[in-house]
Amino acid sequence: MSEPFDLVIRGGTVATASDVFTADVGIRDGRIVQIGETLAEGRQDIDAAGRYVLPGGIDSHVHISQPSGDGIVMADDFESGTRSALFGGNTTVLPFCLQEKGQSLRAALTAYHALADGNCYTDHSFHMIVSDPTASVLGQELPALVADGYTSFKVFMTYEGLRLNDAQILETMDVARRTGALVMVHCENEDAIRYLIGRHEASGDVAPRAHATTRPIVVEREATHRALSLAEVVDVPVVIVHVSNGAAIDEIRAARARGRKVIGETCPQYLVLTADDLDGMDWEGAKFVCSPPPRDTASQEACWRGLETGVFDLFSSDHCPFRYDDPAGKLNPKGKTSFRHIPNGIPGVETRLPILFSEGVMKGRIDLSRFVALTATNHAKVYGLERKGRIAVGMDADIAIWDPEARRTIRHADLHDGADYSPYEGIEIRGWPTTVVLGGKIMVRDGTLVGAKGDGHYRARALPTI
Ligand code: DUC
Ligand code: ZN
Ligand code: ZN
Repeated sequence: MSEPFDLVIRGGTVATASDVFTADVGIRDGRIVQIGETLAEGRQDIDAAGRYVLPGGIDSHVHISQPSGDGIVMADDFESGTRSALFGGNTTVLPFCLQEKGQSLRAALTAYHALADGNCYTDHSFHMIVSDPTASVLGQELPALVADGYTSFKVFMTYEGLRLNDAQILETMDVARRTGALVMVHCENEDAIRYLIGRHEASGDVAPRAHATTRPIVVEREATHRALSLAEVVDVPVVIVHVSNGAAIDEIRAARARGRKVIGETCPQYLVLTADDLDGMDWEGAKFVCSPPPRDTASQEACWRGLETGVFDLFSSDHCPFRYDDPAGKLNPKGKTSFRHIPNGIPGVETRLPILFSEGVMKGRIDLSRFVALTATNHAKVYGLERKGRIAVGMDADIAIWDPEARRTIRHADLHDGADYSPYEGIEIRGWPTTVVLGGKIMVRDGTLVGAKGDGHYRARALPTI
C-alpha cells in the first residue's frame, strides 16, 4: 500500500491555464502527487467543495526593502511584504535587487539575501536591476549570475542615477542574447519628463496631480517603441513591464507583427485607477503617485482588452510601498515641496489577485483559466520557475483556495503590508483567497495565519521557456 498523503484538498473546482474540473488534489513531501476522484484520506484533509482550487499566485514584479534615496524607506521588509503577498493568495514573489552605482552585483545580492533569508512567508527569487553596466558587470558578473539562477534583469529608461542610455541598454541586452536570460524594461523617456517637470515647477504647479501630467502617454509610448527597437537590433526577447495605455499596447502589437518575441505586463492600477482620482486631492494625491501613472478610462479599457486578447502575458502588482503620513515616505520633507520628490510607487501585492478576480472573472471579462495563466502559470514559464504555477502532478504544492462568494470591501486596516493606506480603499470585491498552501504546508487557513516566517524559501530559476 502506498504511503498516505500529507494533505488532500478535496472536492474543489480545480483550474489550470487550460482546464477547469472538479477533483481531489493529493499532496506528499511538498509536491502534488495525485489528482483524481475520491482520493484516499490524507493526514490532513481540506474540504474545498464550493471553492476554487488555483495555483498560488506568482507576483513577478514587487519591490521590497529596496533602497529608495535620501531618507526614504520602503514600507515593507521581507517579513511584512511576503506576509501580505501570502494573504493575497500568492506563494511566490520576485522582488528586485538593486545594484547601486559602483556596487558589484554579487554584493547587492548578498545583502539582499541576508534581508530575505529566514524572514519570508512565500518562496522568492530576485531580478537584478542593472544600474551600472561596467565592462566587468556585463562581461563576467551578470553571465555568472544567470548561470547561478538569476535569469532576469531590469533596466530603466527613466530616473537619474538609474537610467541607462541606449548604448548601455544595447550592451545589457546583448548579455541576455548570449546567456538566454530575459531583459525587463521600464519604458519612460527621462529627458522628456525632466523637461515637463521643469515647465510645471516654473509655473508653480507642484502638487501630486502634476506627476501624471509630466509623465504623459507619449513619454511611455516613445520609450516603449525605442526599447522594442533596441531589442530588435540585438535580436532578443524583451519584457515590457507595467504597461499603462493603448498607445504602448499598439507598439507591442506592432513589434509582434514584425515577428518579435515580446512579453507584456500590466498591473491593477491601470485597470481601476485614473489620473483624475487625484483631482481636488492636493497632497493626499501622493498616495497614488507611481510610474507610469494611471491614465484615463480609455486606457483602462485598452488594458482590459490587452488582458483578454493576449497582448499581456503577465498581470503583476508592481507593489512598491511607501507610507503616506511619514517623513520617510510620501510626505517626506522634500516631497511636500514638489511632486518631483514624492517616492514613486504604491502598495498592492495583497489586492492584485482579488481585484483581477472580482473585476475580471466575476464580471465576465476573462475566464478562470485566463486568470490562472495571467497570475501564475505564465509567470512561472517566463521567469523559469519550473516547478511552480500549475496544478499538476510533480509540481510544488503551492495552492490558493478561493471562496468565489466572499464579499469584501478593500480596507487597509484588513491588509497585512507595512504601508498606512491602500490606493484601492473602498473597492468592492467578490471572491477572496481564504486558505493558502505553500509546498504542501497550510500557511493561511480560513483567513488565519498558521505558517511561520521562514517557511518561504529562495528558489534559483531556470532560463525562460517562452
Ligand atoms: N518602477 C517600477 O517598476 N516600480 C515602481 C516605481 C517604478 O518606477
Ligand atoms: Zn519600473
Ligand atoms: Zn516596479
